[in-house]
Amino acid sequence: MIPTRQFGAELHRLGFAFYTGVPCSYLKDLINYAINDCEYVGAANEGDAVAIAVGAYLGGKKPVVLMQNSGLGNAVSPLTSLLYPFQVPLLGFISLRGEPGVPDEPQHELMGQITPQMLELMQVEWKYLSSDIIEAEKQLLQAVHVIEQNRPFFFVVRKGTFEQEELRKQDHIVTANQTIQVKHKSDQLPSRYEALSLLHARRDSHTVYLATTGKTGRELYDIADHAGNFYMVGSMGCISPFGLGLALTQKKKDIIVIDGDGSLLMRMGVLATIGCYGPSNLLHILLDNNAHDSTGGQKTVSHNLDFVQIAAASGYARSIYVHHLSELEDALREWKAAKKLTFLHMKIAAGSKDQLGRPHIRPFEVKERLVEFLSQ
Ligand SMILES: Cc1ncc(C[n+]2csc(CCOP(=O)(O)OP(=O)(O)O)c2C)c(N)n1
Repeated sequence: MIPTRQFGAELHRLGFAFYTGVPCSYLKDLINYAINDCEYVGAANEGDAVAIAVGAYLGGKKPVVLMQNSGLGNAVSPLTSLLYPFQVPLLGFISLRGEPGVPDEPQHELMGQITPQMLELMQVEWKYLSSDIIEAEKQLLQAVHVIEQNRPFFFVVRKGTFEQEELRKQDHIVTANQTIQVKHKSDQLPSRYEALSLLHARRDSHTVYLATTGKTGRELYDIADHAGNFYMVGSMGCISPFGLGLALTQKKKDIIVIDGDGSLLMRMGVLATIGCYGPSNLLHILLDNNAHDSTGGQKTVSHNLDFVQIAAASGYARSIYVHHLSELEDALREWKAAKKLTFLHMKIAAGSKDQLGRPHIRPFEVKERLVEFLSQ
């Protein structure tokens, strides 16, 4: 078995000290080490963990993602449409429940058979982690070599690989809403283009704008391309966990997530994660057109929800309903003046600019440009 602390210390020596994931009993000792001795963000699901890790990577960390193989399904979208196009090299540890020939529960049987092929199909290089520490440390150096070439690497971890590591007492992180302002008058319903134009016009030199999948990113690009912009392609719903990872690791920058109702609904568990970890340099703006506008305007269920209440109950320090563009401007100014984790919900009109193009810049160029912007 691998002495977990020794292996963790080697990871630390190699620069891997930011962990995120969802627990698995096969990985619990490594997770316990990460919680005890490193920075660990507990994600609501494995896809969120991948997106948080990608944000942390852009923020300058060498992140590690931990997951059970049954959670690999939850992570397929960001592994294929975030990691791959943006060329982000993450280090992962994925447990092998349901290993062929090893008795396990029926729900793990099929995923146990296909975990290695799943990784191969997604072009994620992988190896079974040796349970011999000398060999495992050599494997780690090979993984680092792959990561240095901008490619992800995952270790597949069998039962009984790690020695026991006790979980030290974990303190509760408690955050609480301080300001809530709910809807109390009629909405102006500006277009998304008008809302984005206002945000762009109020840009300053240390603010990063992260635009959700679909027409939000395309319109922001159309208004003005900028080194401080990130346009999510694919991986719908991942913009806010990505923003969390970035905000936690780039505390001197202001991070503005521009979300859509369809996207937020897809990964709503992230509100609880963001609310709890609570970075004050994160402003989460929901432009809610009650539709999947980018794919033809099909209705979402957002009309039936109170996002301001949900964000407040999740621990966002400020949660505010914005009726007019002038209120959006005021809220932006207030957040800049006194940073606190803030959620803004604004209803907008459906529809987008006619003849809307797509970013000409490729995703990995957007990433490299943003990393450069963040270093200034
Ligand atoms: C995982 C995943 N499912 C579906 C899609 C297709 N898709 C792209 S954008 C989009 C709609 C997004 O809706 P919303 O976040 O409300 O933004 P809007 O289009 O309204 O601006 C959909 C369904 C996708 N890219 N990824």
